[in-house]
Amino acid sequence: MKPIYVIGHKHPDIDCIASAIAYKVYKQSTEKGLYLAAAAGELNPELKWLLDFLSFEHPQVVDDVGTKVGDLLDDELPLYISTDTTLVELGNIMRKNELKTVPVLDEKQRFLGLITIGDVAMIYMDALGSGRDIDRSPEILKNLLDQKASNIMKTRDLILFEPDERVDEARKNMLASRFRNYPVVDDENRYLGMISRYNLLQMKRKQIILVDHNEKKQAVDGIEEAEILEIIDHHRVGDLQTLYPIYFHNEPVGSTSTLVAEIFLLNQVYMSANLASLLLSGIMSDTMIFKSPTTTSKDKRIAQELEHISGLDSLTWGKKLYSESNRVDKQSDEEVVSGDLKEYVSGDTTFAISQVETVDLAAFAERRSSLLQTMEAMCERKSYVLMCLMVTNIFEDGTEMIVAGKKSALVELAFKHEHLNGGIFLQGVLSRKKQVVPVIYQMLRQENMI
Ligand SMILES: [Mn+2]
Repeated sequence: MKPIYVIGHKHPDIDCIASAIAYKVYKQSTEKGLYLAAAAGELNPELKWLLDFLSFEHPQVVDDVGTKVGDLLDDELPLYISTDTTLVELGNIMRKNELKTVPVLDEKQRFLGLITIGDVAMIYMDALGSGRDIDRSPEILKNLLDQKASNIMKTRDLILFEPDERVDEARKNMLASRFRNYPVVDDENRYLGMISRYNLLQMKRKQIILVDHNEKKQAVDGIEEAEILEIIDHHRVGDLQTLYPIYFHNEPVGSTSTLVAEIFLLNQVYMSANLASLLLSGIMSDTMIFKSPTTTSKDKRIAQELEHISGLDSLTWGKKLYSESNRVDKQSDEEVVSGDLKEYVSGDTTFAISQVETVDLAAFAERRSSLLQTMEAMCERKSYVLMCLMVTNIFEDGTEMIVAGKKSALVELAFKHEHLNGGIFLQGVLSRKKQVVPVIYQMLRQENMI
């Protein structure tokens, strides 16, 4: 059975991983199908610590959900024959199952060759010649029917595919050749099935449920080829399109974990103490221990429910999470800047905003110029018109903003603060989503850049 991936954004944070794991548990206990919690990128050390601490398996890292050859295969292994299958047996198998191509495998299911109905027809025609030997044909036929597959099969000039090849690449190869079916083998040459042009038309896409994001730029690669089944989010509505109507739950609350926990509670689905702890972690980190202006009464109410189930105190637990995550002093500039980075695209314009939380702004002041250099290089490399690093101190209730890129001056202008070595301190600004992203969009619109 093909899994349905429950997946968060790139540069995974606690909220998106907690939501993915919890929503997977919810779907698995309420609906049919195989669900898999996935991460759209490597887990940061803080997340690894949290998952280990609460004894959760790390979600599988899936960095591309584009359609692969393997997605086109049927779940069941199709029919095959062995080298000593005779032509008469083969004929029966082909007729009974309406097959036009049959693979020949060894006893370890490794692929050896192919026999097509065309090959078989040709063998008969060759044997019968021009019809002059018509008197001898029963004899010829008898010899023929006892022939073994190993003598007939085609082993050369075949086109084989591997399951992780991209479908668009496979399509090119198929169009350049004239076969009806193409065997798929793994890297040990084990036969996995057959694909045809017909499969390309069907296009079995990967099925995914997005949590904690809905913008293409933040989503896992290959998203445009996947089939989105549901979205649960608490961000602005972005640019993803779907072919069919989907369940799209978007609500302006402090965290996606709040929404996922609410779904459990409303539907009275069992939640373990550890799962409650994980969801509470999502809420406490995204709402910055309820200090972020994105915090709503619903976040607090759901957190209370999770306290009962987990036995944790949300404030104490939130502070513990923060002390675990404040390890930026051990990270390189590159790691600090890309740890929690989000990209935004509108038309041809792309910008990025990164956020770190710290209790020690002074330590950051020392690193400002080297961080700025790293960011400028990143703007260059990734064609960002601008890039912000929000260094947020929830205990001082504000954010030191470091801005790089061609349009950095505009950000400083937008926030009407003094330019200080590439940095500005924004009192009361804690939320990227609510207090920074809209300001930058507004500014780019005024500049006619989007
Ligand atoms: Mn979130």
